[in-house]
Amino acid sequence: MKKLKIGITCYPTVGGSGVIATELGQLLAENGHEIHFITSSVPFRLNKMYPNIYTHQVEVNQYAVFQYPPYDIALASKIAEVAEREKLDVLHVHYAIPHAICAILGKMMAGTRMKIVTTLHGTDITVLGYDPSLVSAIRFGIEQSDAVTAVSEALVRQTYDLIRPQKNISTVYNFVDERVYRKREAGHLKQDYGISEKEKVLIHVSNFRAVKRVPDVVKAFAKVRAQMPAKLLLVGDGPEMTVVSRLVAQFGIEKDVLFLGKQDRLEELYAISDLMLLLSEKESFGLVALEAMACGVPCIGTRVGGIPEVITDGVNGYLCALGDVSDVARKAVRLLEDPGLYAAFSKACEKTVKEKFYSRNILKQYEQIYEQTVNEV
Ligand code: GMT
Repeated sequence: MKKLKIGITCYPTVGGSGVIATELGQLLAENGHEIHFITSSVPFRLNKMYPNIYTHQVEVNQYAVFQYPPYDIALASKIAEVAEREKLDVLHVHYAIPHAICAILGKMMAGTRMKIVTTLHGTDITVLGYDPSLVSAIRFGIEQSDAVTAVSEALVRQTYDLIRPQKNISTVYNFVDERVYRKREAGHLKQDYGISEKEKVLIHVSNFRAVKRVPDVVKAFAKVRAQMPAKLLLVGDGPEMTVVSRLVAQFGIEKDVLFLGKQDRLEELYAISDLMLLLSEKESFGLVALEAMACGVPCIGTRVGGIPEVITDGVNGYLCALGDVSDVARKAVRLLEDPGLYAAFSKACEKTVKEKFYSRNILKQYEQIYEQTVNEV
C-alpha cells in the first residue's frame, strides 16, 4: 500500500479513545506512514521516539471577551494549518464531538482534498446523543466524514437509533499492543503490596465516572471477600471516588481494598491480578477488559453495549445483568475456586485477543479504509 501522510486528532489525556488513537498512530508509523498528531497536548501513551511521528499542539488563548475558551475554533485552525503545510492525505479523528466538526471546518479553511475518517468511541454517541442541542451536530459530523467507524457492532446500532445518520458506519474493533499486554511473571509486586500468596486479586480500572458503577464493584467484591481471602485493586480516579471510599468504609473492608489512583504500567498490575470486574451501565467496548484478557486475566462484565462482543459468557469470562452484584460474586467465586476452569478461561482470553482483536488485523482494516477514501474522487 502507498505510504500516507495521516493526521490524528484525539483527546490526548487518560481515556480509551486517546489510547487507541495513540497506539494506532504508533503502529501506522511502524508501517512506514507519516503521522501528525494534532492535539491539545502530547498524547500520554506516546512514550517512544519515532522519526516519522510529529506532534502539533493546539493553543487555546483566553481573551476577556470569551466566556469560554474557543478550543473548537483553535483546533480547526490548527488542522487547516497542518493539513495545508504537511499535505495530509487523511485526517483520522477520534470522538465525534467536536473533533469531526473541527475536521470538516479545518478542511474547508485549508481548501485541501484531505479525507476525513471519524471513529466513534462511545460516550460521544451514548451520552452526548441524548442531548438535543448536540444531535444535529453529531449527525453532520458523521455524514460529512468520508468514512466512519465505530468500535463495536453495538455502538453502530446505537448510533443509527439515536442519531439516524444517512451514512455507512463500519465496525473496527479496538486492539492492544500485544508486546506490552501479554502474560508475564508477577515478580515481587504482589508481595510489595502486602498481598499474600493465598489471596486472590480482583482489579477494576476506570475513570470512576457514574456510568462505570464502581459502587457495584465494591459490593460484589465485599460478597467475594466474605467467602475467600481476596484483595481489590481500584485503579484510576474520578468523580465517584468519594462515594466509593465511603462504601468501602461502610463495609469495613478498608484493609482489603487498595486505592492505587492513576497508574501507567497497567500490564504489571494485570500480572498480579486474577480477575477484572467491569460492571458499567454504558460501555461501547471496554478496552480495559481487553487489556486484562491479553494478560490472561478473565473479566466479569455487564451484559451492556459492546461488552458481550469482547467477553463470551462462560468461555473467556462471565456476563451478568446490570446491578446483579450477587450473580457477579457467585461467578467470581466459582471461577477463582476452580483452578481447571480458571486455566481454561485464561487461555481462552489470550486466544480471543489473538484471533478477534489482533492488532495487525485491525491496523490493516484502518489502512484499507484510508486507501479507499484517498482513492475516491
Ligand atoms: O470509558 C470512558 O468513559 C472513556 C471513553 C473515551 O472516550 O475514551 O471510552 C470509550 O472509548 C473506549 C475506546 O474505544 C471504549 O473502550 C470505552 O468502552 C468507551 N467508554 C464508554 O462507552 C463508556
